[in-house]
Amino acid sequence: MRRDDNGHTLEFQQRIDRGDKIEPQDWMPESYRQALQRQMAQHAHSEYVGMLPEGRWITRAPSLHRKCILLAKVQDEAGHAQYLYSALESLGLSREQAYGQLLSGQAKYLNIFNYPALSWADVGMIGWLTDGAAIVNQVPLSRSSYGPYARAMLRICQEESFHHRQGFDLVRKLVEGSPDQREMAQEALNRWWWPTVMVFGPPDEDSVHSQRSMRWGIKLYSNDTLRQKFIDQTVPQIHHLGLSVPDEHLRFNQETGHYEIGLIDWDEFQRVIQGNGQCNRDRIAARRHAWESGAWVREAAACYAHKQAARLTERQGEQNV
Ligand code: BYC
Repeated sequence: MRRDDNGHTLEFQQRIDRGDKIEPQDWMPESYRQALQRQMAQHAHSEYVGMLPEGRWITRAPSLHRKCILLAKVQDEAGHAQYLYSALESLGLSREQAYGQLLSGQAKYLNIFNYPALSWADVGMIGWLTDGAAIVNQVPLSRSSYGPYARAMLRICQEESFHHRQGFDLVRKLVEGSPDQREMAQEALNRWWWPTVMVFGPPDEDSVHSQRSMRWGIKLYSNDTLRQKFIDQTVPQIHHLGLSVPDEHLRFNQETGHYEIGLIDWDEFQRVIQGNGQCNRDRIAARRHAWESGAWVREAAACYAHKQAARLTERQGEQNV
């Protein structure tokens, strides 16, 4: 195989540039596999840890209707994590290895899930803002170069759209309610706005992985491009609800047709992603507890699978006699 100066095969890059999908059985450069593994693992862990802030509201949802919606949403997120962990297995990373990386702090998950969900309005903010941000980020990922990742994204994005709508609907109900409910919505927006703007990752000039990931079609747009898209589509929704964006520098630039925002506190972002946010320790402790207390389920499932396989071999042996 011919190699270019960077040590990447030209043929592989040409396949990516043509828009071919790379499948698990295809040859791929080791660095492509590792870059994919890192992003997909971070993505899977985000879905898995992301169940926790909303999950604690299931028992406190204000009506049976809202409880059913929230239960379904949290269950969907567990499903998204499962699709992604399965896709990761196709790259040679087992679930044990993936969970091990999460629990040891080697692998990251989205900053946003290290903030607490303090009021019922926060459940709406997670759906409307966080899932809204996820849609902006993930719709392009359904065209990513790795087949299993792209296909997982198609399904995930359909479900995220439902999550986004229910979040918006929840917040709308609150702003149409009593003054206290409207205030609760504004207070929650004040806390969730900036962490959500940070979800898209560091500014382009500080993004370590973007250039290479974009060259390989692992991600399609830069962090700042997607952040701007999210801001441009969400600010009008906030105004439509009669809420205000907690940013005194926000302005609409008539010339560019884009909103401009104030300075993002990147020190806070770094603190949170380095493990020192409000809830990092609780989140990892909860996932460790789930992993350890689920050991008997994994053992039982493995034992059942082993017995089934033995029975199948026995039956095939009888048929061959
Ligand atoms: N939080 O070079 P960069 C959901 C890290 S879940 C934490 O720009 P990249 C939902 C980054 O890992 C949906 N860390 O990175 C679930 C890197 O550190 P390492 C989750 C972040 O990868 C439940 C360093 O900063 N979606 O929707 O090019 C309820 C440098 O960054 C973050 C995805 O995960 C962050 N926000 O770009 C509700 C989407 N940002 O690894 C909703 C898939 C950056 O070198 N992921 N870092 O130690 C991506 O698209 C990209 O990975 C990112 C970052 C845009 C997030």
